[in-house]
Amino acid sequence: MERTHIAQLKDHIGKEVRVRAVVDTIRNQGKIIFIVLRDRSGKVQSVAWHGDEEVFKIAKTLTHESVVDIIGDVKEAKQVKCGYEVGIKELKIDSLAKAPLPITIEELHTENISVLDKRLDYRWVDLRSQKNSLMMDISTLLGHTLRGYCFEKGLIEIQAPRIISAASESGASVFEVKYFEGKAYLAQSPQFHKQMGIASGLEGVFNMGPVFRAEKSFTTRHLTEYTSFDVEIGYIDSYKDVCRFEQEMIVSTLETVKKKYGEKIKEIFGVEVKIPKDDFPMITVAEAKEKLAKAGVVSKNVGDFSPEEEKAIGEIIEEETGSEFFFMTDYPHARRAFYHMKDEKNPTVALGFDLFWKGLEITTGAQREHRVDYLRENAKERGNDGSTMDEYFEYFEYGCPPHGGFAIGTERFLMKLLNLSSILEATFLPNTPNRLGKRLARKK
Ligand code: AMO
Repeated sequence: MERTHIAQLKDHIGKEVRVRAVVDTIRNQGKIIFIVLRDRSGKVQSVAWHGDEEVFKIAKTLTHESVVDIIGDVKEAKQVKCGYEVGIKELKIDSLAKAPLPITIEELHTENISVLDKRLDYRWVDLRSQKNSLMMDISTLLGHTLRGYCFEKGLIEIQAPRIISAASESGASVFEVKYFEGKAYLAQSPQFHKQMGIASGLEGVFNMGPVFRAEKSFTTRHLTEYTSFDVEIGYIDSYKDVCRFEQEMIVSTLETVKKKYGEKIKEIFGVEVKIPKDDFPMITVAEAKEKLAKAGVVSKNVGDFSPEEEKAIGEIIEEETGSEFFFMTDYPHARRAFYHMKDEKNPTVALGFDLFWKGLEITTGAQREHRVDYLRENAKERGNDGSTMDEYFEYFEYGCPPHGGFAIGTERFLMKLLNLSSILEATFLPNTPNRLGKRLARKK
């Protein structure tokens, strides 16, 4: 007999069904046992009756979160909210859950009962909560929508290699791996290969996939492995063309998310998904520093922002313009990646940007230096003589259109969308300096 999902049971009243689900709660009332079943589509009450000895005997052994396979009749039941329940006729336990559970599964509207570290150690149990289940639904829609947007715009999807021969971002934050007799690196970004896509005549490319950062950052916004959504577009006139593409992509994505999950996000996460109405404001680093100084926020770094500054400038811009998003431009070139193009009028400035959302950097982007001599010069300024990057430089030696692009940290995006307190909450199974799956044992 085919399985019927719980949400579909309403169309089967008076009929026999097969339900395969998890035991959400059990109420044993002596002669009758009520078992609330749960699958991804919903919950339903089922009933085991002492008159059916075989079923009753098995029902008495059930534990929370056990997986069952039930044949029963969907019957009208006025005492339950949905108006029907399942009278169990056959009960098979597919998997008996050990009791007690290692963590409390956080339920709707309750605060985190188990601490985050412990919850992450048992992530497969933690992800069963209504909140996390919704988070995974939204994460799926997010990736699907971003990819769909780029597809609709005619961009080509690439799968950039993740084992590469040279570090693309900074040499300090790269994981080295053994590659037969030699060594290789885990990609920190598909940066070089999305640019290769432009040199390949693809004109516009996108890539969603894992990237790796060997940074010992114990913060609420850093992972050692995260999913980057990368875009690169050819034949641009300015990095502002890239900003426009990203802005339109984000607005369209938020519209899709709001349409499908807006109500649920409000109910379960208490967050209103706001659709930006106007262009995202653009402000230069110098202007931002000035605004921060006026607001009394201390700055330690001229060309960069501390998390406190990011949060404060986010609030200032939102207050001034009503926008949760803004682009920050005109960073000092020396503080950006060598492949950013320099501003011809003022070569100390990079033609790039960061996009902030609710006080957090969610994107870096730029127009790239596609003229190979300038590119080699830029690399030299960073102390790289180019020998490890010859392959990358070659991409620009046989004709390459002017181009630019950006990358969104998808977990940061989801974290901000749902106002989660940590990026770890927005990740299926987060890897950090002290977690690979579970928390790593400390070295003595
Ligand atoms: P960048 O290094 O700024 O730029 O990364 C782009 C975006 O990725 C996210 N991000 C992270 N998310 C989680 N954990 C981390 N450790 C982490 N580091 C970065 C952020 C960030 O804005 N190649 C360029 C992009 C480009 O120019 O196209 C790059 O990777 O949201």
